[in-house]
Amino acid sequence: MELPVLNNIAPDTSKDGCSAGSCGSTSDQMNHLPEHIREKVFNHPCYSEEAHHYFARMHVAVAPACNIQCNYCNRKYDCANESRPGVVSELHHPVQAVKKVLAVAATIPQMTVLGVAGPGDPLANPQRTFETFRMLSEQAPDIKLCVSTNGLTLPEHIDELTKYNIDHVTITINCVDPDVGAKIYPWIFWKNKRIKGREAAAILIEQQQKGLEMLVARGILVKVNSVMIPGVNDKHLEEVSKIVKAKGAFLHNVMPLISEAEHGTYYGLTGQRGPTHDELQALQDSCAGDMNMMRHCRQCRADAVGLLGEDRGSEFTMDKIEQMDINYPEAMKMRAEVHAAINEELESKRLARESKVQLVNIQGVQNKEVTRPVLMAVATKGSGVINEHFGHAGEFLIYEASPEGVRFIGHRKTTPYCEGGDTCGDGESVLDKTLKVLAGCEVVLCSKVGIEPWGPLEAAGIQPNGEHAMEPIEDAILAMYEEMRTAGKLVQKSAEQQMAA
Ligand code: CLF
Ligand code: SF4
Repeated sequence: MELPVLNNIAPDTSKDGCSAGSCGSTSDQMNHLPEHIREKVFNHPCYSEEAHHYFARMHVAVAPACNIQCNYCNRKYDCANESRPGVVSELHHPVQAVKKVLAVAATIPQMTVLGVAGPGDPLANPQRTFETFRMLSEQAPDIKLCVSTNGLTLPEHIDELTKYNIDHVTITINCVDPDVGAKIYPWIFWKNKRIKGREAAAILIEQQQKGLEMLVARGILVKVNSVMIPGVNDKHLEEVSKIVKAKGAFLHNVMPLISEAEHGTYYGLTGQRGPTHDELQALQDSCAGDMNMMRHCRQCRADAVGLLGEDRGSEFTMDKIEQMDINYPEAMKMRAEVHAAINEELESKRLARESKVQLVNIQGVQNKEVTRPVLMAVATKGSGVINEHFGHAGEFLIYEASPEGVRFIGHRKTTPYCEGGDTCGDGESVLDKTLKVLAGCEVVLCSKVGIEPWGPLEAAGIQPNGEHAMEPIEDAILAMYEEMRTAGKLVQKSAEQQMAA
């Protein structure tokens, strides 16, 4: 099949007055960004929290080999039930990968970013990775190209990366101290030799830092991923955050270690635990300062397709793609229309959100109240609205509402209550597990909640609410917060009042 060339369908912001700056990036966090940076992030689902509700990414698994070993990785192929980095069902050659990207672009118009993230290290497979990028930069110029690497060979590939308009590079940096690194990386393969222990970690760290500096000097946005490993690097990651920020990294993504024994990783087999939700949030908060923190990462598979949090990869296997009959010109027209509609929606939501925050603040001030923050869980399938049934939710997004507005905290995975059967296989009921997942939340907003879970949710101190179905998430949260405030549930006693009590 002759592969089509996609039109450049970057939104025409000149006509509708909707610039990337005003309608794209997580407005609260990114308003301070210069225009050329906002243009790069406003429709990138990983670099903008707001964008991740609307825009999708896909990965193509063209990079099988890796040049280091991490203690949290065991690259297996064909494990479609797992959802974690380094795992894929189907490995592709660059030509197949491009065919797949074009088919996905035509079928999922919200897909704006193509990433190469494994299942090994993209830069340990430079021919396959760069051939894929080269073809895509010619055939699909509207798709943003993104790469994620361990950084070992990054410095030697910077020139090649800049050739294909790659604006986004992720480096996984778990430490800046070789003693810490020696506990994470048993070996690296460097200049045709296997190097172990502290020496290996020292080389890797040096290459990562050099690569970061070189990318920043070229104006490429760098996201740093760090895996939080309790007892190994958790106390150290604040320092990592400070250093990468000082060197110009754009975003820091602290992710929890995944270490189930059945994954067969070193950490999994030796009982190394991952962090709790609270530990992760505390570290993310302490790293934050004025650094942009990513809190919506879903630790995607190396062949993930769709919105973050969903995986439509099984719809796009090579045999299915061969059977597809796609009218590419029509599909590309539709992509342009969908993107324009999303941009318009984002702009109107941003304006509405600003006025609502002001309203809550004004009401709070008029009533001379100091209200406390509240955690709320949200069930959504995307598009930034409350549109998922409580029983169908495989994850909940967690937000904090406070007099300052609405802050995204993270996501928590669960087994969908309606699909889970009576127990999770360990004797605990699916509902009990979900109640644990929602610990700390006072409200759960869904499109619908059945009668059965209603009572247990209330008994656990979590108010179920289906009254804001199809409303924008932040509007619904602010409305709930206001309702709680007027009901007198949010009054925060002053220090003097607490003393007197
Ligand atoms: Fe992929 Fe990574 Fe690019 Fe995103 S994922 S290469 S920056 S397009 Fe995103 Fe997935 Fe987290 Fe990665 S949610 S694992 S951060
Ligand atoms: Fe696995 Fe990635 Fe580490 Fe390589 S760099 S061992 S693929 S996690």
